Amino acid sequence: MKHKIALLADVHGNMSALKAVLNDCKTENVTEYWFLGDLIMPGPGTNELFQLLESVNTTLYVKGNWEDCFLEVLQKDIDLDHETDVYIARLTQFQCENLNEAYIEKIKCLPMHQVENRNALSISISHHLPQKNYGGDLSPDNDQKQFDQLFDQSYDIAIYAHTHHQLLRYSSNDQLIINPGTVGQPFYKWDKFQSDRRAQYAILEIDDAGVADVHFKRVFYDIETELVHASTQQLPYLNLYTEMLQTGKTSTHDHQVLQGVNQQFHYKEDVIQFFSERYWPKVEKS
Ligand SMILES: [Mn+2]
Repeated sequence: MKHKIALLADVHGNMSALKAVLNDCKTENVTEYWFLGDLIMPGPGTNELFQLLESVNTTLYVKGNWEDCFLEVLQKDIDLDHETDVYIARLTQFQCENLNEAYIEKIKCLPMHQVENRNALSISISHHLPQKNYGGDLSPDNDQKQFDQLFDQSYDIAIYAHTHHQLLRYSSNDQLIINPGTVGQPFYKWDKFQSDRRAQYAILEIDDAGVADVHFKRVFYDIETELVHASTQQLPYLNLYTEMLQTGKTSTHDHQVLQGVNQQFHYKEDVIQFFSERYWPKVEKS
């Protein structure tokens, strides 16, 4: 039997990019869709991102580190003296103001690691490492032994995301490793690649003989439409989202930049007021 699986990851709230990718998948006659985590934040997409994944044959969704960041804010597992934590918390507030309760519950129940079998192949799927969905272990320039960690059991293929870089390589034992890149948030250290703002994904084709094709794709979408949507939704940190989409520069760990925006818009006070009323009292009781 022939399988044509779209590998999608790291949408990061970018509805316009996800729409463009799903349209492209239709022209490729994809049979199923696997989502590898980091659906929401920092972009303006909320319910519509979940609905887009539901509108196609999405058979798998593993939890990214940004889904965990979202849950940590609900659990009050953050330090609001850190500008990055205020940033994540204010973006989480934006999600909570918009997301259906059913989707919040869905995020709480996401698995971190899945194993799928297609024809004779056993395939491991995780946002980063199977037991660790954050960190820099699988950065494309890291040592081979880091990548071998993906195969603590005898899978034939390991698929991961998180680094926002499309990649195909092998383990020391010749097992296949695939990273489909990022739908919504491309970035590079290399300047000439940074100007390519297209959405990235991959299609894994499996037939009776084995892996028939791994097709890395780049899809154009209209960044201006996305920015108008972000502005209409009154997305917090709109200036940082604009810069990120246009240039690839991310400010998630830029203390100074975040401090400026957090102070200007009183985001720390917003967050304390919002979560103290709705979410944190439940945590404190339990
Ligand atoms: Mn990630």
